[in-house]
Amino acid sequence: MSTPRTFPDGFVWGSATASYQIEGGATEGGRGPSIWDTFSHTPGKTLNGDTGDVADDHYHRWQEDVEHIKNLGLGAYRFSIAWPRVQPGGSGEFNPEGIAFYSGLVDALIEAGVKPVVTLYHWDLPQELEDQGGWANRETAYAFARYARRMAEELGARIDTWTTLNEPWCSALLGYASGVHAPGLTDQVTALRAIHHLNLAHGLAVREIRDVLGEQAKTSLTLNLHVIRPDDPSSDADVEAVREADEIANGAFLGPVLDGAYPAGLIERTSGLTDWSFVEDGDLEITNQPLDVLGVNYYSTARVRRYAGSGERQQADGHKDSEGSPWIGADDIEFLQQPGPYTAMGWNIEPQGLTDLLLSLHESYPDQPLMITENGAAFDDEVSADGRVHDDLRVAYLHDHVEALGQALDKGVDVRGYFAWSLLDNFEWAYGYDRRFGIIRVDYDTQLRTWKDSAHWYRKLATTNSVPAVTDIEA
Ligand code: IFM
Repeated sequence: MSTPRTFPDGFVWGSATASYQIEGGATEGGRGPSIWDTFSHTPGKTLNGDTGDVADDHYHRWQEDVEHIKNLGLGAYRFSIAWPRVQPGGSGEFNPEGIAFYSGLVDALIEAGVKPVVTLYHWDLPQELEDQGGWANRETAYAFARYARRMAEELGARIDTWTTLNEPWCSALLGYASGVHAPGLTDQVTALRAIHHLNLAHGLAVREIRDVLGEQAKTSLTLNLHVIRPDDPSSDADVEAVREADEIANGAFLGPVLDGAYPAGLIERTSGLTDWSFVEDGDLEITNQPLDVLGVNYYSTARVRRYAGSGERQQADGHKDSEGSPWIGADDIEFLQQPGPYTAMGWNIEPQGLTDLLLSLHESYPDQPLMITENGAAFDDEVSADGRVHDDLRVAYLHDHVEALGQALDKGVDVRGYFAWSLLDNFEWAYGYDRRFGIIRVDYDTQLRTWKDSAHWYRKLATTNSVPAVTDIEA
C-alpha cells in the first residue's frame, strides 16, 4: 500500500456555504428582500418553484451547525453575509439584529477553534438596489464599499479572511446575460457594465477593509475560473475560440483585478456593443488591489471549437442563445460534450483540470497565494437501510480532487487551503433542492442533519492532514 499524501503544516481544511442557500428566515430579524427572493418567487425560474424561504433553517439552527463544523475538525468555515439581512435596502440604515446574528456566529466559530472566512457577497443583492439598476449601476459598487466598511468595523479582527465577492462571473453573466440567475435579465451590455461594477466594488471594498483593519486584514476574491480547452489543439481556429471564451470567463475578472486591465481582445470584439466608457479614469487602479489570497472555485472543465456557421451548434455548457448567451464576445464557438463520468449537475468529473488550473495560475501569477474556496459534487444520494448515506461517488470525487491539488503543491504552487462545497445540502439556485452538494445530508421535511460517508471521510482528512483511502470511512 502506498503512503498517504500529507499536506504542509498549517494547510487549512474547511467547508463552505452561502447565506441564501442555507439560512431561511427570509423575512425574519429585519431582513429585507434580495434579488433571489424575487427571482425564486417568480413562477418558472427555479425547479419545482423552490425558494430560499426556509432552506436549511440555518438562521435558527446555526448553533447546531457550528457543532457539526467543530466535530468535523475543520480549521475554517467559509460562509457569506446576506447584505439585505444587515442592511435591508442596501443603502441607508443598518439592521442591528442582522449584524448581531453574524457576530454571534463568528464568536461561536472562534470559540470552537474554527477560523471564520467571510464572503461579503454571494449573490443576494438587496432588491432595492436592483430596482435602481443593480450591478449595472455604478452606485451599487459604492454602496457595496460602504457595507463592506461597516462589516469590517463590526466584525473586525475576528474574521480570518475577507472575501469580497463570490463568483462575479455568475452574478454578471448568469444574472444579466443568460438570465438563469437573479435578476434574470438578458442584455449583454448590461452584463458588461455589471462585470465592471463588480470588479470596482471588489477593489473599493478591499480599500475600505484595509482602511478599517490595517494591513493585517487578509483580503480575498473568489472566482469560478473556467478550464477551457481546444477540441483540436493543433487547430488555430479552436485555439482562438478558447482565447475568446477565456477572456469573458476568466480575463474579465483576473485582468482588472490582478493586472489592472481588461483583455484587449474582449474590448475589441465587443466594440459593436459598447465603448466601455463605464470604465472611468482611475477605476483600474482601484480594481487592481494586492490580494492576500485568490479564491478558486473548481468543479469541471469545458472543451470548445470554432463553430463552422452551419448545422446545429453544440452548446454543452447548457446555455441557449435564444435565452441570452453569457459568452459575450465569443459568438462563434461551440461547447462540446465532455466525456464522463458526470455529477448530478451533468458536469464532467476531471480532477486533472484542477491541477492544470492551479499550474496555469501559478505560471501567470507566481507570487499570488491561492485557496480552493469551493470544490465538490452533487449526486443523487440515498439514505440506506442502515440510516446512512453511502455517497461513495462524492468520497471518490473529493479524494481525487484533493490528490490533484496535492500534485499542484508538489510542483510548487502556493495553495493555502481547501474548502469542500458544501457543508450542507442546500438551495442550489435555479435547481432548487433537487441537487445535493452537502457532505451533511439535510432532510428538508424535518431539518435533520445526517453525516454522509463523505463527511466521515473528510473529518479524517481534516484531522490528520493526510489523504485517507476512499474506503477509510468510520463505522
Ligand atoms: O452552489 C454553488 C455555489 O453557490 C457557487 N459555486 C458553485 C456551487 C455549485 O453550483
